[in-house]
Amino acid sequence: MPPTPTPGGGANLLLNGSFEVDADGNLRPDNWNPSAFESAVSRSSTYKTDGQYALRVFSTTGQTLTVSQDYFVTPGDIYSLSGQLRIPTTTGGLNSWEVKVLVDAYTSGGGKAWMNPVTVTSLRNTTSDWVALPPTTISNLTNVSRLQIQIKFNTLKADVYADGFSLVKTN
Ligand SMILES: [Ca+2]
Ligand SMILES: [Ca+2]
Repeated sequence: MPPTPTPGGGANLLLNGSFEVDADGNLRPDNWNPSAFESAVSRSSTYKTDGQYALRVFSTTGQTLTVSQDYFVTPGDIYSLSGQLRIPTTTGGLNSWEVKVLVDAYTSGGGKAWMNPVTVTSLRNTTSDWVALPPTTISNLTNVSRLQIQIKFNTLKADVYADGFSLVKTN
């Protein structure tokens, strides 16, 4: 899939950042890898803010998983991450589950390049509409070979949608 232009910036460096493509027909958006509980992950048209589909991760039983995509950086480049989340319903109480967007970094040897991943956002309750990630700049990538964009679901008891994820080079 060729990179698609994003408003006000360069090409989206993420593959299938709008979660439109399921070319292998496994009902999950291609290029985004679930760490576990694949059956909780799907491509859905119920809620979307870009195109026809969004990523949906749904659990009522407190499953914990991460849906991630890797991007191999160019040293010295600076990147901006954007995206949208929507959480229409929950079956759990406040603070009993969490959805986070994280960025982690790895060296060319595969080890961790940062002490801890960067937390872009953390949501623990439903949202009434789509919520944009706060503006996030990723720089100082000395010794970094690979970024990992993670949507992490901790003891999930909610219906979560993600759409319009974009990583753009800004320098
Ligand atoms: Ca989409
Ligand atoms: Ca697929």
